[in-house]
Amino acid sequence: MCEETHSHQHSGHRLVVEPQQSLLSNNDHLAAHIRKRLDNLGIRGINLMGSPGSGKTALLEALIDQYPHGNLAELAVLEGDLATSRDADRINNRGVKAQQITTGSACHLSASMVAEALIGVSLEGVKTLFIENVGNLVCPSKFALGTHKNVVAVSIPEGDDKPIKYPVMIRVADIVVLTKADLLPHFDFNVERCRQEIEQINHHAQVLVTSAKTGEGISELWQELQS
Ligand SMILES: Nc1nc2c(ncn2[C@@H]2O[C@H](COP(=O)(O)OP(=O)(O)OP(=O)(O)O)[C@@H](O)[C@H]2O)c(=O)[nH]1
Ligand SMILES: [Mg+2]
Repeated sequence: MCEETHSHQHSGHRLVVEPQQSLLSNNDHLAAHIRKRLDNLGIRGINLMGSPGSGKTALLEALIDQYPHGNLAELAVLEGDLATSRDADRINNRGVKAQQITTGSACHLSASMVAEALIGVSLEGVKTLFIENVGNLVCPSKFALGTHKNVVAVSIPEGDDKPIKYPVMIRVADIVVLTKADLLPHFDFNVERCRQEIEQINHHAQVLVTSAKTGEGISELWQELQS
């Protein structure tokens, strides 16, 4: 569960747990500053969220692989994880600058963590800044980071019921990416039903089907990210 939460009783039965309002408004304030800074620099910020292991870093690797090789300096990545710099190392190995943010026990990134990490990254010439959030299908949805688009990864092995079971995350998505499509033959994942359920929750969200392994859907994702 998200650390910075409090709980209260609703209707005598359902226990509702929400992040504290003051914490959220401080976060939103700082996120607005980050957004302004990115706008001034002409940088598009992307907040990539999804469960642990849903394929977020693999998606970034696949996006990098389809970007013109000579222009990789136009990309930068912040990597959020509880521990280790493994994801940042993976991105650096692809020739893109990446900064790891280790959150300890926090299950989401916050605007203050992003602001601090950005001190260590040169944004000169950068056009797209990806922020891979901590693997979690709930908490990151509450914390704006100053980005322009929210991308939510849902992988085929997780099951097609995840969007309807985790609507808070789908509600904030601009793009929902159904990842690991190469595994569709091995799982009972109904893409059409999943699309419909996503639309019921958030009819503005684009739904794309991708595979980092085969490259399926990656150029379509780039188009959506740049639109
Ligand atoms: N078959 C297949 N496997 C994939 C694909 N994308 C990722 N994987 C595998 O899924 C596992 C998790 O991938 P990651 O990219 O590390 O997932 P993540 O969401 O970044 O994980 P965390 O950062 O730990 O939350 C790895 O074993 C990947 O090889 C895909 O498109 N197809
Ligand atoms: Mg990762």
